[in-house]
Amino acid sequence: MDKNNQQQIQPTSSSDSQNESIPDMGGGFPVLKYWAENTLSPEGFKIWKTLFHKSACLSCSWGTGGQKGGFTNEEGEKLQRCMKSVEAIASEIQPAIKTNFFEQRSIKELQQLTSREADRLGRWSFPVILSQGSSHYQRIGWDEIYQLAETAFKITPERVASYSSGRSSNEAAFLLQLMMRTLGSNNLADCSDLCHAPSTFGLKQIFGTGTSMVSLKSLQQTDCVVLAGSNASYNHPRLMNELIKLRERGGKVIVINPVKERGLVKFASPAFPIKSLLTGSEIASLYLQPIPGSDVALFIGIQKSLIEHQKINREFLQAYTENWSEVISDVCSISWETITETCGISQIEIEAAADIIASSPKVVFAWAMGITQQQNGVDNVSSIANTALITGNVGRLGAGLMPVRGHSNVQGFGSMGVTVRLKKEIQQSLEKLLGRSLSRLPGYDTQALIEAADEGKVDTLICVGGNLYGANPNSQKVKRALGKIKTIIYLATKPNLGHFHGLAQRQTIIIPVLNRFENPHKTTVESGNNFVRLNDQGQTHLKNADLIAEVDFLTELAYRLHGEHPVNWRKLQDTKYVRELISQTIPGFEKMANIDETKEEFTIGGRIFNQPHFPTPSGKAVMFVTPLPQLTLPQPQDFGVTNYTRGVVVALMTGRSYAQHNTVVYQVKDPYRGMSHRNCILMNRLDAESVGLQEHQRVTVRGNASQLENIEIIYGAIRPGAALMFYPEVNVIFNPPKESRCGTPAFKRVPVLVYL
Ligand SMILES: Nc1nc2c(c(=O)[nH]1)N[C@H]1C(S)=C(S)[C@@H](COP(=O)(O)OP(=O)(O)OC[C@H]3O[C@@H](n4cnc5c(=O)[nH]c(N)nc54)[C@H](O)[C@@H]3O)O[C@H]1N2
Ligand SMILES: Nc1nc2c(c(=O)[nH]1)N[C@H]1C(S)=C(S)[C@@H](COP(=O)(O)OP(=O)(O)OC[C@H]3O[C@@H](n4cnc5c(=O)[nH]c(N)nc54)[C@H](O)[C@@H]3O)O[C@H]1N2
Ligand code: SF4
Ligand SMILES: [Mo]
Repeated sequence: MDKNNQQQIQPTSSSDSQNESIPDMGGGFPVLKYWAENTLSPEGFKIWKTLFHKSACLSCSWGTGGQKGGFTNEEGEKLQRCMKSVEAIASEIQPAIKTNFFEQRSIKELQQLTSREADRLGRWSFPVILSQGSSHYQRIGWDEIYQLAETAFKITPERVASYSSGRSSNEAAFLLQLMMRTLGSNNLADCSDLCHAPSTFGLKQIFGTGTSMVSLKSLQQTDCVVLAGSNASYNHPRLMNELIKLRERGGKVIVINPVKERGLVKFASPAFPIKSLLTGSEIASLYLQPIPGSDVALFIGIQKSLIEHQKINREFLQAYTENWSEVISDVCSISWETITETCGISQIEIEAAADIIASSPKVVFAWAMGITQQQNGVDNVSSIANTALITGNVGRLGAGLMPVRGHSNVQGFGSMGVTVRLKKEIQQSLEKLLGRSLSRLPGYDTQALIEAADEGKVDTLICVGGNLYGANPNSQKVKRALGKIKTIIYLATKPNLGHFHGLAQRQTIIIPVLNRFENPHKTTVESGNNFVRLNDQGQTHLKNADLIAEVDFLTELAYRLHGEHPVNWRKLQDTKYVRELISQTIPGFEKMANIDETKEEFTIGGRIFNQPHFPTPSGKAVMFVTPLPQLTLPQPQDFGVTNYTRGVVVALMTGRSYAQHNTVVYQVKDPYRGMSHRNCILMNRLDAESVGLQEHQRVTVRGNASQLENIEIIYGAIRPGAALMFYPEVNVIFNPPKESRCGTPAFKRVPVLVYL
């Protein structure tokens, strides 16, 4: 094994940057300051109005708002809005891009913008087109758009594809997939391919269902949360409230993360002004910092300790699981030495984690991108599920598995059938609805779409939100691949780098759309914990703008492509009818049919398990043996440098800074990690010093695709051998391996050379 992986020294806060301006806990007064600055600003009225609008928070999948009011969660608890919500709203209520803007700015100039600058241009407010040979985006009328779109879609269905991002509504998602499948195309790539696909895939093969099995109510009854590969303090701030309450009632939190994230050590929540905001609340009872990509080994270690101390629940395994004895014998056959060497955590610490899990009556296992964005993401998920199953922590209130999802409606997109792995039941209902069979050709997921485009196999692409260019690794290749597609249609609220770099060969069209709180009709979304919220209709602040609702655009396009039979597309412009179709075709959504009248938001049927009976053929959970990952790092010379180059190879984790939403950067600095701008690499002091580098020095970071120069080293509480940088900027330097079963890129273990 490589020397970088073998180092066993546990980072301590003393290896942190000495920068004294770093807050010593997550959340806290910087958050309140942000609230105050924004809500008291000239735009403050609009922000408050939107916060009180009866619609779900735009930002993350934790979910809040809807019919109970903007600040209320599904359990009726108040003050459930975080600063990220304000950040997202502030960006949406920007003024419109001026009508003469594109006359003054060429595409070349627009390509010089940073992510933040692109977002700051304002809201898309009229449709534009960039045609082959032209240097500027130009305004275009709706008739021409529909004519171009109709021609672009009326081709061999396999050459048509879509990509979507999880911010749009269930109604738009359902219509998108219905239009594509009616056409005969299964090419429904989605941002979840880059995100939680391994969770969905892994959970499905074990439990027959691919989503969280824990409701908020259930989480509130747990005694212990194991939080692996998630920085909830940045990305799901309201989950932090649950962890604070858990610690207060005497429960435990085990955090597994190569980075000691300040907010996961201590968090000051504005929701508890007296007991938490001033002094902060302890979050982690135990903080383990494994080698990136090694979580399977750590969970096998926990299982081994539980087996050795006879703390496994054999009755549960026998009654409710399959393959458990294979899993146990596999765990027993792996030595402690192999386990500790692979994950870089000592046996004592692993035993401590096992002890907490064994002594907690009810445990919830939660995870996010540190677990899924790995070459062995599905095994990671299986190893977490195995740990839960051998302790009987599945299928009862207060216990279970809880993937912490990404976008605010990413799970809804999956439920609505926007996926390359369509459920059999949905396929059958759709076939009944359309009166014919659907194509059986496997569709392109996101990475497959890029490959197919690069091979010249895609002519038309429709993107419902998102930033396909910015979200994918190997930016140069993505740009080249998209450039081979003849027509790309982007439906978007705000400009992003994809609109300026992800350009099609013949024509790139941008359709400006209304967002969740502006739509002229009601819509719905689904949270990561399976709760469906109803969004009231609203109005846009953009005056004289030429925007369209996503549902209106999709239904009109579908009408022009497919006519009125067997689906009356124009009738579906009234979203009530879309909800009727959803209730008929999507399992668990029966209550959707009457939601307009009842206003009753609901938890989707068949998802939350308070009994250990699962929708698998045998009714039992099917356990899988989880192979240990092989985690070697290349040598510096493998990056094509000379033997004299002063550099160190590290496993780079790429992810989110404090104030960005995916590819959209809101603020450049990440104060809680001491990273004052975007061109920083967070490293352990020992790695830098091992090759004579120092903090604040400017270095080159090279991956297997290209390199970034002038990157500032920042020391942090990150384990030796690991480093962290921000996407989307870093996506230019690497071409990562993919999860073999669901195509998710290994964004969290990118070998890079850091050198002078
Ligand atoms: N404010 C805000 N909220 C968001 C988003 C946003 O960009 N901004 N994005 C939304 C979306 S789409 C998503 S998917 C989620 C993302 O939410 P998260 O998954 O929390 O976000 P990331 O920053 O990608 O990475 C999470 C953590 O994984 C850790 N990690 C990296 N590698 C490993 C590993 O090998 N093992 C373990 N155990 N940990 C590891 C990193 O140190 C980091 O703390 O957030 C959603 N919510
Ligand atoms: N290196 C690296 N790369 C990653 C990740 C990582 O951790 N590391 N994470 C991956 C993950 S988890 C994800 S989910 C992807 C994110 O990938 P995407 O979902 O593709 O990207 P976003 O940046 O969320 O897309 C933002 C854009 O969506 C549009 N938008 C916002 N709201 C709406 C709406 O209501 N309707 C429409 N039509 N458009 C809207 C706006 O134009 C905005 O600019 O990135 C992935 N890429
Ligand atoms: S935790 Fe997520 S859903 Fe809740 S208010 Fe914050 S961003 Fe919105
Ligand atoms: Mo995501």
